Amino acid sequence: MADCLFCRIVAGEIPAAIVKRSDAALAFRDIDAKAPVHLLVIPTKHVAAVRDAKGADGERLLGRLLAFAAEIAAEQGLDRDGYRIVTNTGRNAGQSVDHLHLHLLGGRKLTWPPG
Ligand code: DGP
Repeated sequence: MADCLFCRIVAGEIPAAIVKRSDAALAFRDIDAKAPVHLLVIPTKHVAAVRDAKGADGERLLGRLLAFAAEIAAEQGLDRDGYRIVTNTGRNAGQSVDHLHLHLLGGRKLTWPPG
C-alpha cells in the first residue's frame, strides 16, 4: 500500500534497522524501543491488523509470523530468560500503524498486566 509506513519500510523507501527477513516477513528494530530488545515482525504483504488475517491464508500467515518471531527471539538470546510477543489491534489497544505487526520484547523483566 503506497501510503503505509511499514509497506514503505518493506520496499526500502524508509530506512530501518533490519534484523531478519524471509519471503513472507520482515523484522526490524522499533524506533521507540521499550526494552533492550524490541523488534517489530511484520508481513511483507499488507494486512492491516490481526483481525484482517482471515481464512486459510490468514492462518498460515499468522503461524509463519509467530514462528519467525520465536526463531528471532532464540537468535537474540532471549530463550533462557524469556520474552513477550504482543500485537495491538485497533484503537483500544493503541495500534498506531495500520500494518499488522508483532512486537517482540525482551532483555529485561517485563511487568504484567500491560496498561
Ligand atoms: P503500535 O503502537 O502497536 O501500532 O506499534 C507501532 C510501533 O511502530 C511503535 O512501537 C513505534 C514503531 N514505529 C513507528 N514508526 C516507525 C518507523 O518509522 N520506524 C520504526 N522502526 N518503527 C516505527
